[in-house]
Amino acid sequence: MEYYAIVHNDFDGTASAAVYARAVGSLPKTVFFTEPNKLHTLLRSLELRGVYNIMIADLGINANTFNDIVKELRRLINQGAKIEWFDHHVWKDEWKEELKKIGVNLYHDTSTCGAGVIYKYKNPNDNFSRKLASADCSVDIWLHDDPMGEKLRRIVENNKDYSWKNELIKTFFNGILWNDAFDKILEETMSKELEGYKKVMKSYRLLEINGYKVIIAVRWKGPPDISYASQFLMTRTGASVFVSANGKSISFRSREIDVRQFAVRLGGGGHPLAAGAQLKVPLLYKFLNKIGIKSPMLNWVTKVVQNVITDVGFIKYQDKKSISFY
Ligand SMILES: [Mn+2]
Repeated sequence: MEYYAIVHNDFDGTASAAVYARAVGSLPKTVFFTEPNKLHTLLRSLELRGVYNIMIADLGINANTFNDIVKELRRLINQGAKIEWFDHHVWKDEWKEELKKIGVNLYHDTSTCGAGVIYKYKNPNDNFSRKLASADCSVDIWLHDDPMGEKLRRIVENNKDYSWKNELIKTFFNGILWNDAFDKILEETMSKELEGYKKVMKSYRLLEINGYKVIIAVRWKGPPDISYASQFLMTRTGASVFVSANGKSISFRSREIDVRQFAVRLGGGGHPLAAGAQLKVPLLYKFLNKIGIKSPMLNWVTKVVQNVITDVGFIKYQDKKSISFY
């Protein structure tokens, strides 16, 4: 079967493409890696060129681009395309209805990760897909129940090039979950991360809001990435919420608090325990931060976060769904 794969530009998107490829028995003609807020632009420029199957995976909907997405999908369907969309982010019912109405085959399931949705509905008997989805879900939806997840994510994120993710899709398609080259990459990444943790330790602030500890950090250069750093700092400080800003956007992480509410208040979204929004820091503060004067940016971000959190309050996230792979 000839098809295009349009997936999120991360581990889950990569795993989704691989699990789908195994389900249909062939690699995609082209893989497009993108972000939810860019999907409408990608679809607008997509030409079928004789390929009539399209799979979209691990991409949620942004309210402000939904109409454009519908318009482009309708165009592709009118040209003869068959579209399957697999996702696990939070969707409005009206979005699902609208997409189904125009003929999209939608598989939506918030109990698992993107690759988990495809495994569950397209190829539930494939043992390799189960292992890959288990590793992927472990980090993507914060189940942290499969050590292979932490390892594989470092491999995927080792190289930002699409060609690297493409290669991994091929490797997974061929039923290889781990190899010697991965071992070497992992070793190198871990030593860089250790250096990074030293930097992280110097660049955060710990607040207390309504009895909860909150960490605010300004994004550092290089590894560890936000998820690892947040785990590390939350564990060390006993904080319930981790917030990090890079000048353009802000990320929220927690193990117990519904931080998606904070992100939504800032016009963003995501998962209950891992969410984000755009947050443009004033240029001057960004500049000062860049030349090593860190406190103005950290102060500014802290103020924004304090207001948002005080407004929204702390809502415990109870519904920690998980699916068992074993
Ligand atoms: Mn995902």
